[in-house]
Amino acid sequence: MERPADFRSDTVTRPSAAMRRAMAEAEVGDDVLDGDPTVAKLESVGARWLGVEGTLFVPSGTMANQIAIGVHTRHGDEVILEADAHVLRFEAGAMGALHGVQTVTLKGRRGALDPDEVRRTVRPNFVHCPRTALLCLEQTHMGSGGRVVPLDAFAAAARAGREAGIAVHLDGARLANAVAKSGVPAPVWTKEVDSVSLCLSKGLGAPVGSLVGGSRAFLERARTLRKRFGGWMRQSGILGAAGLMALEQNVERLGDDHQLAQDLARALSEVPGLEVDPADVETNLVLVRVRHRRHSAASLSAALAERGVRVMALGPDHLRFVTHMDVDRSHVERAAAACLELLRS
Ligand code: TLP
Repeated sequence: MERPADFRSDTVTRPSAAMRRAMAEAEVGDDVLDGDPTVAKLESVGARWLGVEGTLFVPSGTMANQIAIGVHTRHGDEVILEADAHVLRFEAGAMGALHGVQTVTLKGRRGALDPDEVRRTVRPNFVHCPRTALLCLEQTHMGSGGRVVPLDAFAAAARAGREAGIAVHLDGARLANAVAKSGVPAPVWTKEVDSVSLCLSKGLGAPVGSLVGGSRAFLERARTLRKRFGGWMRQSGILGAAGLMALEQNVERLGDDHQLAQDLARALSEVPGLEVDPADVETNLVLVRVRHRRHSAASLSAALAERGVRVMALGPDHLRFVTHMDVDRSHVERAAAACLELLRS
């Protein structure tokens, strides 16, 4: 059977032949003992790309975010975030489990937080209150379907946090998509925050790995947490070589994924029983509402899988399609035709 059209996530991409070659040929060392030269290069290229003093290479976006949260908070602190934030919904309760923090959620508008609300949510210095330590932002914003929060709104929310004396972390798992879409370079976004994570293994196409970056003082503490979480790897240049290639060669092509997502949204918007407005699709995520008398998101996703189209059901009535370098126009056509066949009647 043909390989399925896998729209579940941009994490499913497989390393290209050239990437596998670069991995096989990578110069390596023991990163914990003496440093790994390829990882050192990735960390410095990553720092330059992100516009921060330094970065650390870690196994996953979750670890990158949780290291940053650990650096910025102490047990009993409070963290402000958007209600659909990945760190809240999809990191298995790590904030509470690892750092003993509590959260306050604000409802964003297309991923953007109201700066006045951020200001009002920071607790006063009062014996009865927790210390508000951190504001977490996300760009692109997954919960709103991969939207790029506009720079002025992003900066206003971040500044509201910083002016109130709290740290700001950016979950930039898909920051490269925001850069490709907006044309605004990463350093312009990151100058508004105190730390940032970036996934190399999503649209950028590396098999594994993320960077977490910030100031020298941030990195000093982050290094200890990377060790404590078991995320400081040994001959990790094998993975770092893939990350380097991803960052140096695959940012610009993200525009192709965005275009394909547009095409997919347009095709799906014509299927009865599916609701999606192509104008809402800004990057590579397409959130589709299922409104059908026979199908929920889960049953439709199962039926699509039988037809060689894989998608993710997010909640009872939403499907998420993600475009990436391993899907193309023929997969989009296959997905739209399968949806039409299943939902037409
Ligand atoms: N997101 C995954 C799943 O966890 C849902 C996906 O397929 O989209 N921040 C954001 C905004 C993310 O979307 C993700 C991954 C992460 C952090 C965590 O990255 P990993 O999976 O490397 O731990």
